[in-house]
Amino acid sequence: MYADDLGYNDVSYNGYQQIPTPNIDALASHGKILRNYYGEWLCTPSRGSLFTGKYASRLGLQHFIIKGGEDSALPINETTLAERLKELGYDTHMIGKWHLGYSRNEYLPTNRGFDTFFGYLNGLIGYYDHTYYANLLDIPNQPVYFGRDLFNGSTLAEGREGEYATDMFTESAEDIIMNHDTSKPFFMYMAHLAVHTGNSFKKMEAPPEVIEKFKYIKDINRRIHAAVVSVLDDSVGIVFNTLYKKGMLDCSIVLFISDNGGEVDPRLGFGSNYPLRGNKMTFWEGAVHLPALIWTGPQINLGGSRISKQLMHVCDWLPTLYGAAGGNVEDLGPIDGTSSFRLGDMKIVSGLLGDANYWFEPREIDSFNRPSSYEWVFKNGSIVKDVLVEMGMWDEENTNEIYQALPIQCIKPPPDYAYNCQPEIKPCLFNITADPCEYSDLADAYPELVNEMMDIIDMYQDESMPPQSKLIDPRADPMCHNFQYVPWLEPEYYNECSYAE
Ligand SMILES: [Ca+2]
Repeated sequence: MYADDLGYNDVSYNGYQQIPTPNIDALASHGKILRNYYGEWLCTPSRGSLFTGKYASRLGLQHFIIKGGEDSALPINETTLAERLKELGYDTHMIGKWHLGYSRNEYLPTNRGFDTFFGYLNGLIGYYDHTYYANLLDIPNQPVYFGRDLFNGSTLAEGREGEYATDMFTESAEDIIMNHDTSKPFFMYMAHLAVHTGNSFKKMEAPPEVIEKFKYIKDINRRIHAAVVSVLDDSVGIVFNTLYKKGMLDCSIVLFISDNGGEVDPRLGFGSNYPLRGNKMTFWEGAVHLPALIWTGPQINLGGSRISKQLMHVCDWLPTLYGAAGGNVEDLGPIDGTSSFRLGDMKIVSGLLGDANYWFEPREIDSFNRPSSYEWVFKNGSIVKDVLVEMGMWDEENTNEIYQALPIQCIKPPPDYAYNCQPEIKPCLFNITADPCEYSDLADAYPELVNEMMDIIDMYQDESMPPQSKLIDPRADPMCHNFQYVPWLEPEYYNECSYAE
């Protein structure tokens, strides 16, 4: 289960319980919490890395997202995780967001290793209307497209308007699981819309009865955001319970991961990465240090539940899952899985990062009386907890201990913390283990280490593929295609369209 833009501080198990996530937390406290898990800074790079085991810079996907109507894609010569698992005999299903290109049929999920696909091709859709209004305000002089983006395979999914996206994807997951032939191994990639913002004219939407539960959050946008998180958490519970009902949990690996950090710029979104620094679309910890957990069924012996402090990056999933599925990791060829741009405890930050260099406190933090234990999170029940109790796996004491251990401990900020690091002028160096909140720049104290790390970055730069980012193709305009986003470079979609040019 791949959440979109879910911030470090948007799940209650990480220590801030403004928004209770009792299903995610029950999985976390009975699995491995990946405490030092890193993704890429944005949707497309993270997903490219997930599917190939390679850094986005080797895929030409490092620069930005694939925009609506942009003829770019995950390079076709790459073998995806889904294709690898298919080779091992898996049934493969995808639900939700693709965002790895769709200008041609060969780029679509069903041609990249998935047996089935129900979801959308661009970076977001409206939570209820499933359209994409592509106004990327930070890119001047680009056309603004608007169209429907919800597909079954490569065909527009008709008649689903008005269904709340998270619930719709959850029902699809239930159907797929219940109809699965359990004599065959099963891979499902469920890439949620939640908690990404919807279209700019209606950023966040959730069922009113769920919003009502969060009346204690005064800021209406943050309150709706809380409801979006809550429905996502419900989905985790329902999918887990469906796997249980189908008898598939005993030997399942269940992952819950975010693709990048929260959108915390109050003009754009309502997530929280606090106390981590920065917004999505930066290289601060708030953008790349993410909620992630792995839960395994009793037949998969990975030891007990724990907080895992080993460093892990999104490109490590391919070798990890391929190996777990019985594949020989040596067959994967040259990938980046297991390497990192952190060197031991030290992280380097260099270059221009936009203006989101601050620590964004969640709104209404002071109006909320934070409970000191986990009981408040579970007071309205948890489907995952109920299943674990039935399986004899629930451990109350362990859950409590994990809540005590998880909150991030920042150091006391030095007086100049807000401006001591200017990475656009010279690199900054942080000891992330001691200073997870990136307050204290150590670059002047360790010049040799800075040089060594910059040399490593230069090496990666030399090995990188030129960014694919292209201008938007006017032939892709949904107005030319019956108000739909389509693989517009296929002959069947060529047409005379007065909007083009
Ligand atoms: Ca994202």
